[in-house]
Amino acid sequence: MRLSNDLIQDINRPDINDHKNSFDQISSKLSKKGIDTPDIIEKLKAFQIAIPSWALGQGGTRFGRFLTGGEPRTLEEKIEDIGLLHALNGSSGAVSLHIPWDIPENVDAIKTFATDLSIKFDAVNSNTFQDQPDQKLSYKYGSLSHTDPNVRKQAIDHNIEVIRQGDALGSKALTVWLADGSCFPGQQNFKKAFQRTYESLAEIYDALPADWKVLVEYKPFEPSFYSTVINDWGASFNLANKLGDKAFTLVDLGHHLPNANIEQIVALLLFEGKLGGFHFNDSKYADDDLTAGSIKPYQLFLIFNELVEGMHHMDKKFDLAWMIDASHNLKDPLEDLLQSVEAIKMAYVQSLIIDRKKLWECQESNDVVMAQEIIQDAFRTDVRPLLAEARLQTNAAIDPISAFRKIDVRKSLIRERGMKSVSSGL
Ligand code: PSV
Ligand code: MN
Repeated sequence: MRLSNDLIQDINRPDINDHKNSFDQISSKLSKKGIDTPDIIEKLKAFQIAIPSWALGQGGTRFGRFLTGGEPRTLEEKIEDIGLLHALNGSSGAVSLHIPWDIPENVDAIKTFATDLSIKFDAVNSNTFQDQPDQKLSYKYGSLSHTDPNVRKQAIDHNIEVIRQGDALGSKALTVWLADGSCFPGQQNFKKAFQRTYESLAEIYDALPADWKVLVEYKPFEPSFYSTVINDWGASFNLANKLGDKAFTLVDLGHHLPNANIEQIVALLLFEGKLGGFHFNDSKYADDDLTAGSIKPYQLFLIFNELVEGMHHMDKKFDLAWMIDASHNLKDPLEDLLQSVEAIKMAYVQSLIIDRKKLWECQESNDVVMAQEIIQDAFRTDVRPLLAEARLQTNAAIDPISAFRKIDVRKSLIRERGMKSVSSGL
């Protein structure tokens, strides 16, 4: 299924006047504060957030999975679904693939297919947390950190193969997330496991093409419940430093112990030049993989505040991998992804409208009250008309969720693919 430009414009037409009124109001309010609205709109138009190939179907939980119907059955259909999102929101012009869930049968054909929908290939993800049916050795006791060099070699070779696949598609980064760890005290020698992981990663690093990066993702627990080898940003940062200039830390918002100050982690990684990218999601308890901004929108905004703050001090190009890593159990996956993208862009714009000069002054003079007033004023500004304007200017929908429902996209997908289609991945 593809959405034509004309169809989206027909849906926009009745809402254009109302939108223009709200947009004019916020533009004049912001211009009184010296904020350049056209510049924000341009930044929004350029901002693209990659959709993970594994989030287009129902993820479910380990207790069960409820069907949505019309789930994409093949890589083409996954990319087609991202094309629907991109047509509606103008900001989902990239896909992050998970290998071997998404091995393309015909690389050239899939590239043409994606290009046709204006979709690029973002970071590719390796998978050494599951055994595949044709796999020789098991990852039950780890992969890159395994005690057996043959298992480590198999996991290294897999990562190198993922780089090869990604390179053919035009990706420029490999994301490595390891489930390696232990479930019981005494089971694993922490030091040896970390050293082996480093040595394995170094072999993968050596196989990176010159213009590639490796993003090292950390996570405190699950599926390892006592210890995880790359458990926090310190472990990942350490590895990234040891590996070299092409290695960075990837922050998945769900991969922290409760109450961690993620915005501070982001600020420090950015300052050290080692922030590689994000997996956006939200959580109440652990790695809940909920819609970005659904539980802690203020935290999401504070993270973007640090990113924008960091950009002011960086001479290098601001080149991070922005990706969603969510899983859906109740909502239509496509609607959920539209909501996540919207929340991420909202946090971005709210942090762009912070009066940063005034904030710095307050910070330097220890004016605690005014510093808080400044950032909360930005957070409490309804920036949705700016997002809608950026969409309108790129021929996307003023209101993506409402357009999705008016077109009844899910019904068409069910008609095309059936009620019981199941997408590959988690
Ligand atoms: C692990 O929980 C993780 O966040 C990693 O990014 C994986 O690649 C992804 O989830 C798989 O769903
Ligand atoms: Mn992740």
